[in-house]
Amino acid sequence: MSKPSLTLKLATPRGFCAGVDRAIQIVERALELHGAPVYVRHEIVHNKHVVDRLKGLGAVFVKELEQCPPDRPVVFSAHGVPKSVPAEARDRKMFYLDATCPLVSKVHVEAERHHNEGREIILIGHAGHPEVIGTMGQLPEGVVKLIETAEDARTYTPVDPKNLAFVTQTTLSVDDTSEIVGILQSRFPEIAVPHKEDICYATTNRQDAVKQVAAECELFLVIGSKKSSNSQRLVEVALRGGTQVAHLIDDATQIDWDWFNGVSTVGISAGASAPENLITDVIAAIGARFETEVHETGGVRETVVFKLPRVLTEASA
Ligand code: 0CJ
Ligand code: F3S
Repeated sequence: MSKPSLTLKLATPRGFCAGVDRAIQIVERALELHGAPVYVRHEIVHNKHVVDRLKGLGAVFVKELEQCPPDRPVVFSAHGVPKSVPAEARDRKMFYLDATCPLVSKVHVEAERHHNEGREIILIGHAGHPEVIGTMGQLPEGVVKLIETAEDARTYTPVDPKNLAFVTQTTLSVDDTSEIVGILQSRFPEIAVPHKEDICYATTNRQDAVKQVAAECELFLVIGSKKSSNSQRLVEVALRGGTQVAHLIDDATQIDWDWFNGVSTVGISAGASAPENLITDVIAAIGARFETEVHETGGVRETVVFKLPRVLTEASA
């Protein structure tokens, strides 16, 4: 019996970004150099498969530093940590490796600079996300004010509207953020804006790629874990762009084949923390049931690479 036909639109770029690649390599190198166990504070990136694979190699994931013994290496996740965390590690004379993405560290530096220059700082982000906790924790409690929505931007009351600055989480919706920024700028024309976008290149490129094809797809599958903010945003972008149904799936086993009833075009993307093998598995699982015609969208080519911390490269050399 011949298989039904289906067009697949692969949004490009998709999957791993440079910061995720670096963070995972930091854990792998630490395990090679120091042996197991290597402790990791928080999921190194928000992906179940990445975490499970590293657990298999000997990484132990913990919520807080106090759960780590002082004589084993500890890695801080890609999302960044409050200043109190490395400070505590130093107090306990622990060996730590910071896998904070350099683009998150850049936001930390920016917030600190605004504070040193006496500005009131607004952070646009999602409450409770580890990156937000990390960025707020670069400065004394209460200094950074969080706003999450356009409504928050409309009602925010600064101490001095002429002395304000904002920074953002790196993985936000580009469109929602530009609405929020627009409101802040119209209410507070003198607000200091980031030198360069805080939403990172990977988030922006993946959202743009989904936008390009969303209207042509009846169904969109985004590969990524539920905790992953940038992956969740891709689902929203697909739906807003005109796709009727969009799902965030960890892997091919989470596909419900009823989703494909009456569907002729399916979009596929993956969050910045989703490994490539999960993407190829999903495409293969679809290919086993349908005669697929695969279209790769023409997206920007990403060439960003971040160096590993020197303690790891020097030790390997
Ligand atoms: O916050 C980051 C530096 C992004 C890390 C990569 O993605 P993920 O899924 O671990 O994290 P988000 O929840 O921030 O998207
Ligand atoms: Fe960094 Fe953006 Fe990836 S902040 S970890 S490059 S999603």
